Amino acid sequence: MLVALRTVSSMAIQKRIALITGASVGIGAATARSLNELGFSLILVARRQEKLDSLNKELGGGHHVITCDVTDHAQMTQALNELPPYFQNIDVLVNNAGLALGLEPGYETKWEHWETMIQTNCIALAFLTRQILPEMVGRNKGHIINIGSIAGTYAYKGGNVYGASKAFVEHFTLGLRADLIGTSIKVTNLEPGLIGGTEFSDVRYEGDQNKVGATYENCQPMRPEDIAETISWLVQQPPHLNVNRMELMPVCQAPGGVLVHKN
Ligand code: NDP
Ligand code: 8X3
Repeated sequence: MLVALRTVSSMAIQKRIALITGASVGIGAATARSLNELGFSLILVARRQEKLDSLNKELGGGHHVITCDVTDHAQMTQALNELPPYFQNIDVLVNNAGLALGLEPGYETKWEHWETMIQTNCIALAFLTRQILPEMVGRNKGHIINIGSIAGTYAYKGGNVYGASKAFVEHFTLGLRADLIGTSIKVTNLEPGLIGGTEFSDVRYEGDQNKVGATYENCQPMRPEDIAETISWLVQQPPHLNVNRMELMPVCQAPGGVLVHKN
């Protein structure tokens, strides 16, 4: 009896594993905090190591940090190949790393901005999913949560490639669900609107604080915690239920029609 107890206490108890991209700040970091509360062991992915390390420390340590640019396939593949055994069976993949760059009309935007958005929001997300999905299928277990956007559904001026990249994420999500019919694997596209308290607008406006401030002034946007709590709810749903798409907006925002130009 004593021997059996000793053996159990010396084995690491396997918790559920969640990999979160873009975990250094914003929605990703908030999601890490929420899933940590739920008892997940986390794989935290982003480029800024000091932020990931300090988050890991804040969460009590023991999570796995991957400092990596998600658009670098070689780096990502190596990091996945080098996952410690405890972290190899990923139960929840939160494809969150993403960005908008600029709000110029499509005839003025920088081509490099378009390329970076497509590389990050579409190609990196598809690549990572392709790397992780076979293992989920092998175990017939897993949940992929993609962070899309209302910009993937509602076109707005200056949204051009950002919106198109999020439309890709939405359609990719629904296509995967179709591929996975007959399995127990869940796939969800989470489509938030305006969220404050992240670096999203600092990145979009390249640090122009007037534009960042104007985005959130005189309204109450959602908080990253609102999205994290939604993800927390999603991963606690019973096995028979899949949320295909979920659109979230703050009360101060609403979808609003099409444009008419009059002379
Ligand atoms: P933040 O800018 O605060 O966070 C973005 C995260 O993505 C950071 O952790 C950043 O980490 C990471 N990231 C970006 N590019 C790369 C890369 N090439 N390699 C690795 N990590 C990368 O933005 P949000 O938290 O607001 O946005 C998260 C997601 O939510 C995005 O997909 C965004 O499109 C979406 N979204 C945001 C909304 C909003 O209003 N904020 C609304 C709807 C959707 P690091 O820089 O350390 O690499
Ligand atoms: C971010 C929301 O409205 O700025 O995806 O495109 S919005």
